[in-house]
Amino acid sequence: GPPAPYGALPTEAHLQWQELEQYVLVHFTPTTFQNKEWGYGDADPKIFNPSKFDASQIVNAAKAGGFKGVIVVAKHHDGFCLWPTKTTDYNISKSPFRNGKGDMVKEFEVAARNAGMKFGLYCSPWDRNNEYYGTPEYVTKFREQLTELYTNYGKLFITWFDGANGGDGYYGGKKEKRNIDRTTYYGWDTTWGISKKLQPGAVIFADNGDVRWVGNEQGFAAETSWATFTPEPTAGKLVAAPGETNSDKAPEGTRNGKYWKPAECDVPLRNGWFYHTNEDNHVKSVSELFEIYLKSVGRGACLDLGISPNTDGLLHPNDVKALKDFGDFLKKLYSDNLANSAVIKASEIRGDNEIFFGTKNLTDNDRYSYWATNDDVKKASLTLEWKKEQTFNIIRLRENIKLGQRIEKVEFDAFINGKWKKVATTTSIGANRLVRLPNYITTSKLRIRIEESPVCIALSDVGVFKEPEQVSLPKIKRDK
Ligand code: OTN
Repeated sequence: GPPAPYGALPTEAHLQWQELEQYVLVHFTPTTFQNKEWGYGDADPKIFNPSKFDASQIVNAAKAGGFKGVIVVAKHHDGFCLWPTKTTDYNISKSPFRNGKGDMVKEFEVAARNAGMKFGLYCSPWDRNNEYYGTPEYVTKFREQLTELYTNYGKLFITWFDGANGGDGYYGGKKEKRNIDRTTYYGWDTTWGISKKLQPGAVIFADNGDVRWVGNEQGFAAETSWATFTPEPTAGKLVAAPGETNSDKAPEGTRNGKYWKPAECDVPLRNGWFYHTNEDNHVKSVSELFEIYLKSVGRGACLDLGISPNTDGLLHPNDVKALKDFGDFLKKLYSDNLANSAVIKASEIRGDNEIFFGTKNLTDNDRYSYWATNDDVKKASLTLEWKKEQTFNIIRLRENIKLGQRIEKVEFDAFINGKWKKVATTTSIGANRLVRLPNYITTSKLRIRIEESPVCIALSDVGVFKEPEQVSLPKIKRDK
């Protein structure tokens, strides 16, 4: 039979989320028109007048970048609701947008569905406009907002809860701080219960949600990154809550952690989350985006890229171009999986059962069919052999994560000048691992040695690719 699962396991919602790999997060509120990052909640709704707004221009630009989902910030810290909510007057119906008859969340949803993309929603717990913020009444209103959002916009793949959720505001026209205890104020279990009940297929993003924050906004997981995590409260707190969790440990996660809580790497395409004219020339390049991709998607996380429409309600041409260039690059990179033309031999196959556990399962594009070894075999190797020499620099491995995250160390050898030569070593595999060799290698044989695993092996994918043109990654090393 199949190997026993190991450790904490993903839910069905986790699996669906994992397969997206990359999606975008759209920040667009009156804050855009104030040229700020964190609005105070003091903007007159009349300034929200994106006369050329076109959700499909924004969504299709993301799609061209290879992104498979769209999360809309339906309400940011400034408290302005992009949908005609019943919970507060501070919403889109008081703006000139579509003469006060508009629902921008709906327009984004329709555009995403038309583009064949998944849809998700962010609603800020912190609200710098709501007069009730800091009292129990606000929490009731916040929950009503979530109920509206999770009821009227179809099936969501993610509900997103920001840990930036306390501090001052501009309540009733006066700047004021309302002290709250972020671990208890929002009643997270009940609040998240709304997502669980109304959107059972969605994962909850939060430091200690179904999907964890990776701990930085640079888009990097650690070189060794586990999908399991054991959240702990920050010093002096009793419960781990958004913004009050050991997110310093989040880049690595926890080996054999209590929960399946894979990382999401959020990072804006520009410097900040909102559009600023003076950043038009600070849009990330293909090489920067590829570095981020390798350190997020390539380390088993999902990449959540922030995109920001301008005051016209459109993505700037520089952003559109950056996304398209990146998407074209990925398409070329993945256009030819050299593993498909290799003969793949394994040092052993579980129960000699070629059909269930053989190497054919490694190249069938199914994340849950797999090559496996017998229960007591924790070290094993695969050899890929081609009729002719091949040139490549990227190797992809995936485990069947329905059986947990198992592998801890893998080494790679290439057959060069009549000898095996070690070309790379890697650690955690999980849902996806991209190993990028510093230079192209040319060889007719590649050996993959699984050197450390606490249990038998259940590998679902081997991919071998050649970067279209070798990208020179940014020189500065910003992660560990
Ligand atoms: O000042 N901040 O609140 C801040 C600065 C830099 C990076 C993150 C934050 S807040 C942080 O945001 C995350 C999403 O990017 C998560 O929501 C965390 O819970 C939150 O603490």
